Amino acid sequence: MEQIVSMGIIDSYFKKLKESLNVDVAIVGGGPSGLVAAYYLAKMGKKVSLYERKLAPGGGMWGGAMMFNEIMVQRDAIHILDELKVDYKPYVDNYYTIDSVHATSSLIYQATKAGAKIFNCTSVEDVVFLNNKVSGLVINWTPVELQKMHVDPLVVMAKSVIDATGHDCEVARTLERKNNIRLLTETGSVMGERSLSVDEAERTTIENTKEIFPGLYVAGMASNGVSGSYRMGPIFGGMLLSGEKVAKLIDISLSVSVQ
Ligand code: 48F
Repeated sequence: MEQIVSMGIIDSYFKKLKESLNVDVAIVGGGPSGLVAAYYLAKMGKKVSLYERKLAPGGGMWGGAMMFNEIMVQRDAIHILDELKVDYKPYVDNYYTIDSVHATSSLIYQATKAGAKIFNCTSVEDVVFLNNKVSGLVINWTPVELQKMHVDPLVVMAKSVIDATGHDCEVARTLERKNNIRLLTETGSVMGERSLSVDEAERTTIENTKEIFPGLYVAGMASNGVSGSYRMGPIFGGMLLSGEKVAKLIDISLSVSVQ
């Protein structure tokens, strides 16, 4: 019996890992934008893997605001909550509040239920750069990263990569730092996030959700970080809409490349 438990876990884990060595879309970061993108892309039939550095995916959504575990979402994004079967309560006018633990767990559940594979405790340390295109990810265990152990990573190939790493926009920064390239931003570089301005930040999060280099898309707070726009605090409509938008953009781009 003892051996069956271990064999079962090892067999199914390695099956999942092997099946994810070449995917349609690899997502870096399991915050709200990454999870929503994973859900929609998996639902469209794409092979999706998502890498999350921490033990629990969910990013900055669990903690609400200052650990008051409620978040706010505006009406424009309510169709996404309906699609993902997340409960919400009307607050005023076009604004709704949601229990952040319920919201976060629902996003994780629906993304995995739709078929996306989530690899937690896994850090993305670099990208695969082939023919001037981002073509995959370089991954390692988070404990290896934390302990600064000198252990080489593994490689996952992907037709498209999403940087959904939040405020730090880690993938875009690494790509830029290492490859002497220009990103699709005003300066050609990662411009860095500005201070808080809710409406402006929510609007630009969606506008800035785009392909910033061949093969590399940005979603969520990383979009504003890359393009030099504002943060917004604990309102999450922009994150959800950004996840939905990046999924649509990638779907269109993958369909064009198949033709
Ligand atoms: O920060 P995060 O929640 O990203 P998001 O989807 O949402 C932002 C909001 O939570 C909030 C906000 C909106 O109101 O301003 O901050 O843009 O989640 C990003 C996730 O990416 C993981 C990180 O642990 C977090 O869970 N992550 C970051 N870098 C890496 C990574 C990496 N190199 N490898 C793997 N995971």
